[in-house]
Amino acid sequence: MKTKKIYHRKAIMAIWFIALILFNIRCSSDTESEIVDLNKSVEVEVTAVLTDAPLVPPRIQAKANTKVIVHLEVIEKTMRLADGVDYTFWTFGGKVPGKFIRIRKGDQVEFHLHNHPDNMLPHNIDLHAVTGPGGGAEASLIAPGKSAQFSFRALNEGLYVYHCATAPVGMHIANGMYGLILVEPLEGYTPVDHEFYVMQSEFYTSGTFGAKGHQDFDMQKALDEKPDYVVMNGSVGASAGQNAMTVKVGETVRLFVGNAGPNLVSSFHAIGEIFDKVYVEGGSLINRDVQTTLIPAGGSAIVEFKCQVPGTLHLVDHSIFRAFNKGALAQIKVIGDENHTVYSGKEKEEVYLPEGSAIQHISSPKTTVSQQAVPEKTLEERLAAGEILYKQNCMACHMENGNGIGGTFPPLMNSDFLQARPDKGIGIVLHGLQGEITVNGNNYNNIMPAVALSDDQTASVLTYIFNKFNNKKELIKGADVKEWREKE
Ligand code: HEC
Ligand SMILES: [Cu+2]
Repeated sequence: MKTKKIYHRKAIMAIWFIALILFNIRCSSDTESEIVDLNKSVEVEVTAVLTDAPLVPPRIQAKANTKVIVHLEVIEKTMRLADGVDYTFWTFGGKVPGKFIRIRKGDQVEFHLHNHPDNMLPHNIDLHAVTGPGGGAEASLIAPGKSAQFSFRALNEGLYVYHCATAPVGMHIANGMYGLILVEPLEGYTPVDHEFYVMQSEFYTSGTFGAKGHQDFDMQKALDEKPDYVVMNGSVGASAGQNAMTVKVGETVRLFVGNAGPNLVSSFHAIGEIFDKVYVEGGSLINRDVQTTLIPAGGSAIVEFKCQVPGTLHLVDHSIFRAFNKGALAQIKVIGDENHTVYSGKEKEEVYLPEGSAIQHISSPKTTVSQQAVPEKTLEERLAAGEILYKQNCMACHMENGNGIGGTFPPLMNSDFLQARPDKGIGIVLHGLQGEITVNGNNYNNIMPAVALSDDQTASVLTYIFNKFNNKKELIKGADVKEWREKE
């Protein structure tokens, strides 16, 4: 009897709960359509002003439902990652992080993405502020020397991350392809004296932290989620020391903070300051009196505070080795008179210099593929193994049906190029491929990364491609791959 009663009570509560949820859903969609009037036609057109970190563009002043035109150019270029350390970044607008974009709820955005002709790779953009497939990624995939255009309506306010979503997605993000887009409430946020743009991200380099010279991207470290660099605004010291942001005592500050990842969650903290207000996760929920706020990879936060005393504030990821040993540190210099009722004591400048990584003497793991002796497989076994390997390692670019993407990723389906190669494609998987090639009468000039597969796996994936994609039937053996590998 007793249990039955409880069961009844639970059932009634559940019904109430469901009713509440339904009611809330109706409420929120009602308010949304009230504010963003999708039927209202666009009357004013403005071109967005874009800025590099730590600067933030001014608010758009035009009336509601403005059409905002955004031009963003993808540029691949070698720049400083730390003193004496260079890296070939892939950027939205020539710097890392990418340009800050500022629009308002209800605005109609006409987005133009340009892929500079000197670039080597195709790129696209996924804006988290977009309601639509891939956040614009599908509509914006373009080869070097091309432009793409798409439009979207800013339905939700908040601070959003944007990033490249071209395969391999993690690699494009790891190389610097991200930034922030602010969708401001139409009436704006409360006025402050300063607004700044700060974005955290990781770099996975062939050498350890501080190793001199040009550094390559290290896929294995990225997979292991073990970055050598965790930085604020794209490089070690980008917004610290000489490049620190400056404000005066008594002024209010709003920070638009993003975390590009690609892997780590940031415990964002300002040493020597308390956040009066935090727009949690960059949305509409406001928390107050916060010491450290969590920013997920691919997420953001808006924080506000008043600078009451002079000194240097250190903006850090409080996973603290990242701040002092890997570069995750930016600074705000607060200039003005002491206020001894708030804080008494002398500030020592530059206490928190990056310490370097002398302790990390353990050499980085080499990404050689282990070659275990595997018995040769039958055709059926190779096709089964090859299908899985293809989906994991090749499909993102060459597509499930092997047709590729016009102008960017060549087809493996009935490929005259592949069938004419004496190595049966083995060299392509082992070393990658770049430079101009012609496949079935169409030219391609892009880069395919080497794919780290064992001899046995390489044999299976190529056997799959030869047999399933209408090429001449071949059974490629692990021994064939080994022979090519050792010959080269
Ligand atoms: C990141 C995208 C990407 C991935 C992943 C990728 N490829 Fe490619 N692949 C390319 C590009 C780009 C080219 C053309 C390179 C050029 O222009 O020189 C290419 C060319 C080729 C070619 C020669 C051209 C043709 O169409 O016959 C073969 C064969 C090939 N890839 C096989 C593979 C196999 C097998 C895998 C998986 C093990 C794979 N690719 C994974 C991007 C990729
Ligand atoms: Cu890209």
